[in-house]
Amino acid sequence: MIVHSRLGITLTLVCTMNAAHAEEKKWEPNYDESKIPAYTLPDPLVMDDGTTVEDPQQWVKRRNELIALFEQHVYGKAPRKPDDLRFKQFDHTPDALDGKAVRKQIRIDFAKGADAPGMDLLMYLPSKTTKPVPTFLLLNFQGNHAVNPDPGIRLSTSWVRDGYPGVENNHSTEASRGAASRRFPIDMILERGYGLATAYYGDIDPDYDDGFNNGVHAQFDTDPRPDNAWASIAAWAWGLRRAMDYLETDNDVDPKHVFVMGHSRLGKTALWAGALDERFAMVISNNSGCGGAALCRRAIGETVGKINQLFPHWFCKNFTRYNERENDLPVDQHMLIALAAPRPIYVASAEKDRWADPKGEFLSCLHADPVYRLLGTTGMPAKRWPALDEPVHGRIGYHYRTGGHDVTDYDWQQYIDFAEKHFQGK
Ligand code: GTR
Repeated sequence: MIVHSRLGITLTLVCTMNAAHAEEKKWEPNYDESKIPAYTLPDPLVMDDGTTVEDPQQWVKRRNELIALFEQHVYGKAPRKPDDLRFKQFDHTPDALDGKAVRKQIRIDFAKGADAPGMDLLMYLPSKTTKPVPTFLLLNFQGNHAVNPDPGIRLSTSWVRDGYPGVENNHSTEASRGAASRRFPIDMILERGYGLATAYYGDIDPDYDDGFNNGVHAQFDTDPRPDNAWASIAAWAWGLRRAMDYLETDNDVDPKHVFVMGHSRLGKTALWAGALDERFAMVISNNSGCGGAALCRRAIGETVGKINQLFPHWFCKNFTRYNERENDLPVDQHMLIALAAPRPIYVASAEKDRWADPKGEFLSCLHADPVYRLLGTTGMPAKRWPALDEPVHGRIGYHYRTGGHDVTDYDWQQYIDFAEKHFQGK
């Protein structure tokens, strides 16, 4: 008996190890274009009932249909703007950054009560301008105080991922001030006449799989959560919209020229926020990859199955139905790009960021082009994937930059040039 049961245990272990090995093999990312499964993209200009969208009026209906599909199958449905949204400015410094900037910090409370979730919005506006300024709005990964060494920025007390400089036991210390400043070229942004508004994404919803028990989920979720309930990306996008609610009330900001931007998971977030909310005049996706600008159906680099396994809290539960079944998705990410139409949208890829499928990010732009054209604008002027460091600036902008998964000055220069091209003098 004992021998038998021992043998049983041994066999089980061997089987488990084999299974683990097979699992590992299965998740080896594919980077070979010739191994892309055959796929047909759903047509953004064909309604669910088969009608072809032929004019801008019909597009409005199709747009609503697509938003509902993305809510149902990908990101989940977020609650509406809360009635108890409150803004409290706790800092207004007219001579920040050696006199170059006006700094403001605003607490945005999402609900009533001392424990209610909320976020700090940090703003730098050029001190020289006399009129409301166009402003880039983006979430950040490490807390507002990491955006610049400026000691006047309130140090975040929210949960933060360990591993970032100056973070101890999931909390920011003074040593984390300015740790992310390389990705926020504030001087360049101000000199070119733009403002910057940013909030820490973890204020809205901490980025770990917590069973949706904290952040805005704890405040607004129903119990039980439906399979199309919002998850973290939808929550962060909702937070960007609440920042926009504030910016609309700020007389120093031009509310018709607020550009929503994000990198990586926050690029996915910016795309979804821009899709939902037409108050954002321009949308920018920096290296957003799977669940962002990259086509799911190519299944190159990060796949739907892999992202749902690695980050089970990012997308709604329904999205897991498409693990290894991308072809069954009723949408693909070119439709997310098209949801920004006719507003300018910019998608940036990087050479070494193969995990994000740079070519798939371009193809989403290309396949969003018919919607832009229908709405009377140029779409994506390039018909082929552009060469490295050769940006294309149509109504849809795109570049494929040398280097890795990152936000660089080069990226920012393109975004500012692109904004100028579309909005200068308007
Ligand atoms: C990766 C993830 C990507 C991307 C990235 C990031 O680990 O697989 O989808 O979002 O994180 O946000 O930095």
